Amino acid sequence: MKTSYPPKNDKRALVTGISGQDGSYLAELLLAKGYEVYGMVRRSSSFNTSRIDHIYQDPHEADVRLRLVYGDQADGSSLDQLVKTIRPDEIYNLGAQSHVRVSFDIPEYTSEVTGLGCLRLLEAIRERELNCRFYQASSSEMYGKCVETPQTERTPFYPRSPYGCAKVYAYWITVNYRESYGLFACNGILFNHESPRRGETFVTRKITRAIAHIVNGLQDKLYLGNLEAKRDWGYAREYVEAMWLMLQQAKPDDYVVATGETHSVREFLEAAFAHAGLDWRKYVEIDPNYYRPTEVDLLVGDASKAKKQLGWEPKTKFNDLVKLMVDADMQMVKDHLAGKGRVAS
Ligand code: NAP
Ligand code: G4F
Repeated sequence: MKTSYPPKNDKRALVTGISGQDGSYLAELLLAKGYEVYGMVRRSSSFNTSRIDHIYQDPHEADVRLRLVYGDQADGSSLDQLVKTIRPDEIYNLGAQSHVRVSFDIPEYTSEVTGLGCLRLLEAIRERELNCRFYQASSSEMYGKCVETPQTERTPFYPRSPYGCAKVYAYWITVNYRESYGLFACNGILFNHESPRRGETFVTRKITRAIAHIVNGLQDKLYLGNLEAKRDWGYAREYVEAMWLMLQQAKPDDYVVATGETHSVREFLEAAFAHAGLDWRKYVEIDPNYYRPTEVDLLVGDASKAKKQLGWEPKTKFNDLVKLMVDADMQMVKDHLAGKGRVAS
């Protein structure tokens, strides 16, 4: 299908992790601003681009704004080649093994991809003497066993998982390259953010997807782990705007991006099932396999710096986020049953 975009702005962006939740929203945002976007995807035995199929362009079209290129966070030579050939003005490093529970099962791989992957990109920028702006997808998971509440840019880190440790490494190596080599490199310390495009094994989406299946008679039970953990949940579409804003400032810096509200998994369950007119207690069972060796009990961020310096603030409230996710999964199952779409697997 032929796509039309607003006038070009002469900027090129490289986005790692473009096939993920945030990558897909960020790509939409950059395209709408007139960027030429290069999205890095990794080789997979099955299609892994469902979140960006709607913006995909035939590379033979006249005005191509989105190009997909192969690479891997674990393969420094591929990252170096992309930096060398694309010479992007902005790099958004979103690619990661991003699942906290899974990071306990594959700690070495998580460190390679989520931690060292960031260093590999920074090194490629330094070696190629590229004058570009760099965004690192840092995480509230770095606060882990929080030493203060709410968490700010000054709160010390205490990671509780191999994923959290890898993100702390990536955070500090980003700061180090900024200070050592004068790179325009920023850390966005983003608290949990969700959407209908959230991966199906993260707790919010697991719940909303299960509700749609239960309502349509496709599933009887939902097995979950710790219901008492509390998270600061925002809407992903709004959070990618903060990423972009960080790279438009006069000076590079690090920012917390959060709603400032916290809710337990149990509260999310209650709100989501209630929106579908169901009592969650009839369907949910606890499976200790979903417990983590070490848990992050409470996260809540203070995003005043992002508000003051970037002019960014969250708009979607917790209850609206829950509803929009339940509604989207209901629609997706409905479309699937009508033969119009597919159930996200
Ligand atoms: P996501 O949906 O899990 O997307 C992760 C992306 O990384 C996918 O495109 C994935 O590709 C790619 N990836 C995984 N391993 C890779 C590898 N070895 N080489 C290259 N690419 C690889 O995550 P997200 O929610 O969009 O999050 C984006 C980033 O923000 C991640 O770095 C995450 O850790 C971080 N973050 C997320 C949150 C949140 O609440 N969502 C909060 C703070 C920070 P495939 O599609 O092929 O798997
Ligand atoms: O949805 P979750 O897996 O997200 P988690 O661990 O907070 O990590 C997400 O947010 C981070 C930002 O703080 C990102 F950096 C990271 O990449 C990822 O996007 O789990 C949320 C909570 C946890 O306390 C977990 O123990 O939900 C609890 N939970 C309870 N039952 C479950 C389940 N989590 C999952 N994934 N699956 C369950 O069945």
